[in-house]
Amino acid sequence: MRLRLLLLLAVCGAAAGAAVRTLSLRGRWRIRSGNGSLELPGDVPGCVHTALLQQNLIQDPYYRFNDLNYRWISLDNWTYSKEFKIPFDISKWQKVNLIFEGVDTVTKVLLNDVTIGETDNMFKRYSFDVTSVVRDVNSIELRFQSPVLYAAQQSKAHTRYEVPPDCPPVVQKGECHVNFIRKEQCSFGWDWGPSFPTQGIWKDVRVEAYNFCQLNYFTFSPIYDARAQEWNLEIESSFDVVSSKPVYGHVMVALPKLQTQQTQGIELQPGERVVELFVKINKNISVETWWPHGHGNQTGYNMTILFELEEGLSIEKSAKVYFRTVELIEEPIKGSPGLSFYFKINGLPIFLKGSNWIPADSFQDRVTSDLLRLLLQSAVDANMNTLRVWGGGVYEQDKFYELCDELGIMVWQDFMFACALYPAGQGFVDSVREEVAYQVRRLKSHPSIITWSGNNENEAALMMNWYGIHISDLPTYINDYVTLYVKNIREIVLTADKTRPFITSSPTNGAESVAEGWVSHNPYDKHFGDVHFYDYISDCWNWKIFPKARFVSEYGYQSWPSFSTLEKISSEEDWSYGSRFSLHRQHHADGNTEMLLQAGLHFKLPQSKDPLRSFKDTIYLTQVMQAQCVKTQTEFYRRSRSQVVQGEGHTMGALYWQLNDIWQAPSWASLEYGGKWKMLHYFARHFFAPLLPVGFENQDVFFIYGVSDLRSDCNVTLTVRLHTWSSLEPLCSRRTRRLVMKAGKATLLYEEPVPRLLKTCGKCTRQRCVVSFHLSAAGQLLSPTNYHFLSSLKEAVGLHKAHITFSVPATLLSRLPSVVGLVQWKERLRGHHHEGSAVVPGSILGASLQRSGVLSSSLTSEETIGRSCARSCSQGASEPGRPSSPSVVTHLCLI
Ligand code: BMA
Repeated sequence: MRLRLLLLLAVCGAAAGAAVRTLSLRGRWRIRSGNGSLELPGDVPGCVHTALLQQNLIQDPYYRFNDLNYRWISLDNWTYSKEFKIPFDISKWQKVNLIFEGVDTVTKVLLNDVTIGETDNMFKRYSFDVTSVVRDVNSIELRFQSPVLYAAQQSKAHTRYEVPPDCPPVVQKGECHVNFIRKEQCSFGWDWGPSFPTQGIWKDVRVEAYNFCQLNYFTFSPIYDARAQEWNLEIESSFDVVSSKPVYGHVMVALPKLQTQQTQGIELQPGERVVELFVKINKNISVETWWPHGHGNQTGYNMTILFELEEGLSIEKSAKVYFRTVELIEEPIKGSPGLSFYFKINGLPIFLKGSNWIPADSFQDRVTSDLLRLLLQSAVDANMNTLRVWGGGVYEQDKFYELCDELGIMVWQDFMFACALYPAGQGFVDSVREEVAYQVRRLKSHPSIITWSGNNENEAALMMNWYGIHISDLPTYINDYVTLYVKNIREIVLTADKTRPFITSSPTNGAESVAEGWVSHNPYDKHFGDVHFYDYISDCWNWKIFPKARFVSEYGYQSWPSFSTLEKISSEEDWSYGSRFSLHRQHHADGNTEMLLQAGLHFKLPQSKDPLRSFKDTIYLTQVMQAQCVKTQTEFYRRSRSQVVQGEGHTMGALYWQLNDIWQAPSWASLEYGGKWKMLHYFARHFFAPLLPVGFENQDVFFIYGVSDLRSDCNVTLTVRLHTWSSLEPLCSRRTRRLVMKAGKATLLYEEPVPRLLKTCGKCTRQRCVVSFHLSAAGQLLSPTNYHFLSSLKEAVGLHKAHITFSVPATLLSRLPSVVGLVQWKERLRGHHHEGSAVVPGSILGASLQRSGVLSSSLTSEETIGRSCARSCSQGASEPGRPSSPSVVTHLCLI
């Protein structure tokens, strides 16, 4: 040992400035099945399923019924192994760690046949000290245990009482006891996803050798001091000091663009040390804040941090720092019982509009940066500003949050617990504590994350008694709930991060849940917190069925993905709505019937005798139904933002379920697996537009509200038109005088009894006519053209077959991915019209009425909207001490 230390000191002196060497263990490993009958190469990061697929040992796991055929993969106990040589003289390094950024999930880890540790939590980072075991040439082995068998064992070992649910509903074709393993909860099956409980090393792995001392991590939080009106930066750096004596030096932090530089002496005692720095941002330079998409720029500032320590050791890191504040406002509302529930960013109340994010693939190693960019850009292209990373998936990879920062997408971040009760024994809680501490540390520097949320629907599961718990056992489960989410997760989060709110669950009653002992007797109370709302049976065209709640963080309807997506993973015999395949892919009980029942309320169901035609038409119709249902509901929430009716309203968030798909199957998603836009996504682009006229009827009176997400009032003219179904020429058109649309409000713009509206327009009846309306200023469109159906479309009279043609300049196709979507839309419409139905949804109606069958002309009109909006909406005063972006208005008005 002494010799080793002497050697080390010599090295330290010699290797001035470079006290760490790393060896990545990414790449090829060997994978062996439990009984050794299968041996194959496999990539790290990766998993057994993708390795088997790469070696052609299995077919595409998503093909037809392969999710069931390949159950054996997750029931086996696999081993990953690798031999590796250290390319530097390992004996000269004082400390050697083996670091796993993520292991999925239950393993025993051996290095050179010595057990160096165990893993049982997919969401933790593992660092094993291998100083005494590592050699020049090494063999490493990870002996996995089947996650399914492990979960069953853990559940069995929990003998005092059951922790339900045991198994998912049969229709989900999943595995049991997922709540007993810290692994992606939906990997055991969900109501939109298959069961593929993967095994593998799903993130980076490396050997890290160092002398003297090593920087483990650094993280930072920008904090606004409202009293002094200045920004500060709290920086936390963690060191492992292996030197036997204290290490001295200094640290320099610089943010050149903010003319901020600070140097400070540091002293590191031996052992694991955390250094906290407090940097004051130069007050003379105005800091541009980070804004959500649609509200301003996403300005960030480069920061470098340089540690210069004794022995010539210097460590330099850089990062992008974004400045923004977030507050969750829960306060009394005039004329309403309960409390508000909304977010202020940089002091500005913002309506959160968007959707819920689930894992983009069952096999995380297939989720590339390009795929993430495609999906997240689609969210922004649909005018969303928020995604909720749902608690049944994974804490997403760094790239996801970097993209959200860049694109201005606010993230509601759940902790990974969903739709279940969870054990709260010491072992489980300890593991969760480490998971949470690590994830908060990894993610907290991202401005995009605006709130932490303890779990998905577990307060509701408990208090609405989803699992038939005996009333006398309730205190036990409540106690476990509070132990896990409040006494542990919440406590860790609030200690580590004071820059954003924490709520214990979604849905929750927020402050009211806290007041009721962290669990409310009805977490779906419309007067508090957020709600989730699903009703597939009632008529979705009737807005009265929707909850006028403070914030709606989940709601939605299912639809089928397009035929071109399904075709890739099915065969001809599967192509009918009643096929075994169609039933198999549907994981929500009665989902296929519900979709038809809902569609049948307003549309003629497909009539074709040709089975394939009929299948395609049905798929299409489910998408029309879904789009129209979510549109009606979302517009209801948006127009409720500044209303309180009978004590209900002040709705400040609408996040529909769900943005993306994990595989090709019917689901609530608006983006298909792979990223293709469903009809709903095109609708979302309109119903989330920053300026939107919303039409609806109440007792035979037609109303139009103007919803504005802008920061300044806007002068608009509203045009209301009546069209017969048989012509694209409006029958009547009327234009209001100049109206003021209040910034950040929903304002009543128009009110007229339907009989009078029809009467003033000659030949109109409810069945013959449809209403369209839009906002404009100085002859330029400021909003999407919206529409209101006066009768069910199955009763509409005068529909014609449309023959719409379009041309797309090739240059545009490559330049604008969102425009490609527009083309697909029109193809759909054309296909549909060939069949003789005539659903003419808003975006198409608007486009048709402008006779803009040609893509380039509709593009030009979007550009002009931006310009004219900039003219007609005056720039609002920015808040004191919080400069706004100069380009905000133009940016906002682009739809
Ligand atoms: C909510 C979600 C998911 C589910 C969805 C649709 O409850 O939290 O668990 O997939 O509804 O049923």
